[in-house]
Amino acid sequence: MAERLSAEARRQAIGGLSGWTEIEGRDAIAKTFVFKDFNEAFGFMTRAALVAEKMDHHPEWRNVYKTVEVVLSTHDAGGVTALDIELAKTMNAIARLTPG
Ligand code: H2B
Repeated sequence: MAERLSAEARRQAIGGLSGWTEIEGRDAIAKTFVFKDFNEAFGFMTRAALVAEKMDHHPEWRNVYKTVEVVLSTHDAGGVTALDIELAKTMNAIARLTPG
């Protein structure tokens, strides 16, 4: 099972991840993605969902029109692990490839 990252390792990892921040009062990381319209936002979610399912590691997320709020944490470990960092990186890459 993936191990929770130390506070220092977590800070270092998200330092290299554009737009991701630590959540206050919870061992989790978050990013709000804003796209051109709903079509782009949902396209992003569809691509990210396929990766998440393959990883067996799933985001907490909320979509309102062109905005997707994402929270990542490893529930089985009770905090942020390397799996969250990997999924965050992949989501950034998918967002970069999403036109708009
Ligand atoms: N997603 C996340 N974010 N955290 C988990 O601990 C987790 C998951 N565990 N997806 C997986 C599914 C687990 O429940 C299954 C049984 O592998």
